[in-house]
Amino acid sequence: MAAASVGNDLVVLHQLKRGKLTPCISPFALKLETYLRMAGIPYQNDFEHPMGPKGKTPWITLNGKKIGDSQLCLELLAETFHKDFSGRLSVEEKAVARAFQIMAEDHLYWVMLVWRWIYNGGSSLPLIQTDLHFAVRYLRPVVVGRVKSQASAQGIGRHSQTQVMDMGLKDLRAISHFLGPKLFLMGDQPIEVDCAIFGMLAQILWNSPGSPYRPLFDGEWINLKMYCHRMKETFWPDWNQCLNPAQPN
Ligand SMILES: N[C@@H](CCC(=O)N[C@@H](CS)C(=O)NCC(=O)O)C(=O)O
Repeated sequence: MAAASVGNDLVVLHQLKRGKLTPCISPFALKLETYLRMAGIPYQNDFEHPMGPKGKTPWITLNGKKIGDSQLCLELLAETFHKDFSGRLSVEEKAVARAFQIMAEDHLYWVMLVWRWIYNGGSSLPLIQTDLHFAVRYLRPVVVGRVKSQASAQGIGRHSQTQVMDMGLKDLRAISHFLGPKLFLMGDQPIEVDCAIFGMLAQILWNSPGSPYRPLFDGEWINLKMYCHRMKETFWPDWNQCLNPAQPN
């Protein structure tokens, strides 16, 4: 979609094609699209050009500008559309929210990624995504190799599988303990950080069939499962219509 064909302040969200079990199989795309819905910002999806100016997905076009990175997009959108859902938090609460978000996006994400691509060899992909990007569909070993080198550079790929899965377990347990009986991470109302936490948890709850974490969502982490359903019901009343189950793999 040409940026010029889009009106003033209309956001185009560029992301991978819809998934079978969640609308977005990228935690960062699910975060950003959930945020757009939370903020009531009009947007259009573009599924044809998922990789943005920084070589990652998602990204947005806003008023002719291309912006990469879900958090930078979110912060620009908040400024442009004068949205601030975290304003009621104390500075300490804001610090806690930020720490949880960074843990989810910069630590737990890597656990999810290496499970999806390395330990599980990308074999869950056909179960969760219908119309895979060419590179993912036909060049799975190449993608697996790329994830291996990224994970090694990041550091997580240098640990044993047992160590990594234990790290993820501790992250998820920390989120579950902090959420406790609350409706949303920081209280009764959903705010920006919930988009990020939901984006990540949804990948583990719905998009990681066979993951050792999955059974815990029906036991110790039942509050995380209820939280994901609450976010889904609040911001995605059209969730099922957004799924893309019909196409053959
Ligand atoms: N910090 C970025 C992370 C985006 C990201 O890592 N996206 C992944 C998909 S979930 C990606 O594009 N990976 C492709 C690659 O690294 O080559 C954000 O918040 O948008």
